[in-house]
Amino acid sequence: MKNTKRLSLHGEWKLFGKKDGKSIELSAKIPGDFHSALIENKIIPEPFYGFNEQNVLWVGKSDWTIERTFEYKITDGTQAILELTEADTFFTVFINGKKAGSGKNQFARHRFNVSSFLKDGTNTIKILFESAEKKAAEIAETLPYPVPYMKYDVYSPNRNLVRKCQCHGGWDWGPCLMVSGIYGNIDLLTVSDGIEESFNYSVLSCSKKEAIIKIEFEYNAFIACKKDFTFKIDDSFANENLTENKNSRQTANAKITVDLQKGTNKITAELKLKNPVTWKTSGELKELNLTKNKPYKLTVEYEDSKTGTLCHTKNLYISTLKAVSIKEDAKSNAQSQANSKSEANLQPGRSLYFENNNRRIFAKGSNWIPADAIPSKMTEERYKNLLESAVNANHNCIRVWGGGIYEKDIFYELCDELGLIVWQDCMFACSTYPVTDDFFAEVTRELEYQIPRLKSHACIGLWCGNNENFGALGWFKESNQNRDRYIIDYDRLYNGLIGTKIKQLDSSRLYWPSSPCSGPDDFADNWHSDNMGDMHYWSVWHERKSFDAYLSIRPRFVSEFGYESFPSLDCIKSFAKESDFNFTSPVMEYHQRSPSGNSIIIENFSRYFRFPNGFENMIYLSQVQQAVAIKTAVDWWRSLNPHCMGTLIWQLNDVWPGPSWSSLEYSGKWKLLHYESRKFFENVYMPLFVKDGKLNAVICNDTAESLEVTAEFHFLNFDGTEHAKTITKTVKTGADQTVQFLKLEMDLEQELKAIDESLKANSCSNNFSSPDGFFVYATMKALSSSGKEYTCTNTVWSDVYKHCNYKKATVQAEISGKDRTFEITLTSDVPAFFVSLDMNGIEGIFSDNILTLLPNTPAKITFKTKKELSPDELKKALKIFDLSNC
Ligand code: BMA
Repeated sequence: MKNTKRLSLHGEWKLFGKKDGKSIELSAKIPGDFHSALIENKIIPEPFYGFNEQNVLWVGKSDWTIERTFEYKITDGTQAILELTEADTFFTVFINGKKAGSGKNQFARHRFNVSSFLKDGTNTIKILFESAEKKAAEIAETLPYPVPYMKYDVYSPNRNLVRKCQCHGGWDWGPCLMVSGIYGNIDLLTVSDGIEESFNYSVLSCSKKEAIIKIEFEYNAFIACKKDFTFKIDDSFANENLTENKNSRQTANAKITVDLQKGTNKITAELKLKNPVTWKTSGELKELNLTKNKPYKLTVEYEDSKTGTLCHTKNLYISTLKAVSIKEDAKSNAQSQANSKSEANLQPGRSLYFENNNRRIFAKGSNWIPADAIPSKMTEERYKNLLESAVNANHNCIRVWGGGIYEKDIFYELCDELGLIVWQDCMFACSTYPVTDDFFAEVTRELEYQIPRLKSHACIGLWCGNNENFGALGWFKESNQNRDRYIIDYDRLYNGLIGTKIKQLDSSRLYWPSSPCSGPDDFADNWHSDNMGDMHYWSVWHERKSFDAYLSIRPRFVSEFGYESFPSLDCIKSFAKESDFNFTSPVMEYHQRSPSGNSIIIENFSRYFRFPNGFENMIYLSQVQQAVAIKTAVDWWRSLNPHCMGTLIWQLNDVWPGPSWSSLEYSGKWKLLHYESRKFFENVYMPLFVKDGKLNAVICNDTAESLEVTAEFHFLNFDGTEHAKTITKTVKTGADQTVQFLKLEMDLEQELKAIDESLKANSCSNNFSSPDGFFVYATMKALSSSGKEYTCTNTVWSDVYKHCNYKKATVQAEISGKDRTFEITLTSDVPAFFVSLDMNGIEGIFSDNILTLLPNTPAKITFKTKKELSPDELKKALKIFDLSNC
């Protein structure tokens, strides 16, 4: 049995274009982008190196043509459909010299009936791609009034007028390459009776005993006819590794006979599954000691009069995931306060949270931008590596941000498997957008393809209309002067068109009009209001507020907050020469796309830390600083559960090498923030923070079991001696509960009081002469009702780092192990902070890489490498960093 007959046109094509007025011809791999072909054929340099981006801007301003031949045999009674996905952006197809179709939307699927253009034997296909930048300029000329957009350091004008990945036109973390090509598929489909449009399912209901699955199959019939469709659900795969309902499950099937009308027919069936195994988020999988969700298989089978039996199989997960947003009055909020032991909020507001398997899930994760600025480099391996890194660091949620792409199938397949909840934006970001008929027609086309393509994925948590476009109305002169016009356009696009369409295509999920927003039909400013819906909190980075500002808000769900750092030396070497290893060198400033980004990082060194020595220490400290900033926010926001139900860091990954807010470098290497997030996103975690002069400890229990917790708080001087008596506290938490259990004046003694006063008086002034200060090192042990043990440690200082009299540490590392797994034992003579190792180009992941080391207390960590190595090779490569030596 086979799927629709496809002739793949993937492979080598010829690429034609012009450089400096002269015609060029080269070979290009399709699927692929033309920049990659030009790089491979040495027509252009590697765009990410130095200032090369400037030397390749012409590529995006030029037209390109690809061409190849293929053999075809016409079969009577069949039709040939040319199908393209991710064709970017303005293209015209010619088959054997005749125009056979055209498109202008990277996000739509294009299908052209090309039967009449084909002949038996050798055929030629040629596709002309016209510069999207040129086309956008032409469209701009036709608009009745300006449609403004955010401009970045290097940018392509009018990118908002074309349905193309918006960050191709440059962003505040990436280059402007205006790539083009075909990144999805280009196939010739041979069909006779009709063609499949979409195939998906939704879970109508699910209890322990039974799940009801609704299957939807859209079939475009070329003629009216009668057909049998058989739908089957097979559980053999999902049955492996089962921990629940073992051996008690069933397959299900249904055969339906349909009188098909000419045109699109929707065939639906309902199947019941006994004892369903439900889809789990990554946190739930971890609780069960599982690493992956295993799918059921859903199959449709039907006869085609020419090609025989056709069948299509896809993964099926029984997901109960949903996003919930409820407008609360003071009464309901008081109830949630009464039920919770955390610092919930009593003011009326609007919640936003995910629920799965009848449990509220605190969303812990980050924002996803495209995997690369050059589409050909978005390999499956890169996707796997990035998403597995997210889950390895205890992320359970990822937001596909609206300035990128509706992601590739592999992305959602991996999220399904790994249990990552996807917050899915529609692809509109940081701009106003046109409301012309033509633009609306393209948006409709893309949604009609994308929503059915994605909606069966268990991981999709919600649909969101755009990124920051409501806030963007306040960014531009035009929209500020004529707000009525732009707000009406905004409402037409995101509520009138997109909202309506999405509700029609997938009524099972929440449509959230924008990120951030206060909720449907609420046009309040959500940049600075923390009680409604989701929030983007950028005051610490873009407004340069102190890290304490994170503690001044009580958000419901933070879908963006970020702090920049520099990537490792390995990464910097990939775009800069050694002579450029200075943060204010032209190349280092060029790769920084956030206005004044480098100076914000450097300024904050002097706010919190003593100034680092040399380039590598600056890199290290920038990563410590980023980890500290984000941890400050997460420790507090997790403590507000259930008032706050989500923290998504901006941003997970990078599209090119450079400084940015990412926690993973361009190569996928973990920055210190990523290691820190592995700790602060743990299912069982103890936030520890100083707020309003008080030391706070909280237990976050994101597991389904109750816990008995014992925590010790050691008050230590910087030479390692006791500063004040250790406090031991025990506390119980229920399942999925967050409990505030320690609130202690930091001015434990008179002396500490004095520190506090002088601190207030002197704020962060550099003239401040500080007493020695001290630090709190807390350890937590929790035992669950079924006997599982959880531990964590956390450290806070009595003052900003630079004021404290920390001692110069000698940190040593012993390495043992072989092949790809090594154990490293770290020791220090005095307390050492933010201890971190770098293996100088050797790829691998540490079990922890941002540690507090106490004297006489060795810490053991592991390092898993990609390649087989000896401990000696590692010893040679090893560099050790800590706060006192930087
Ligand atoms: C956000 C995002 C991005 C941007 C980031 C950093 O708000 O939506 O557009 O890259 O901030 O400035």
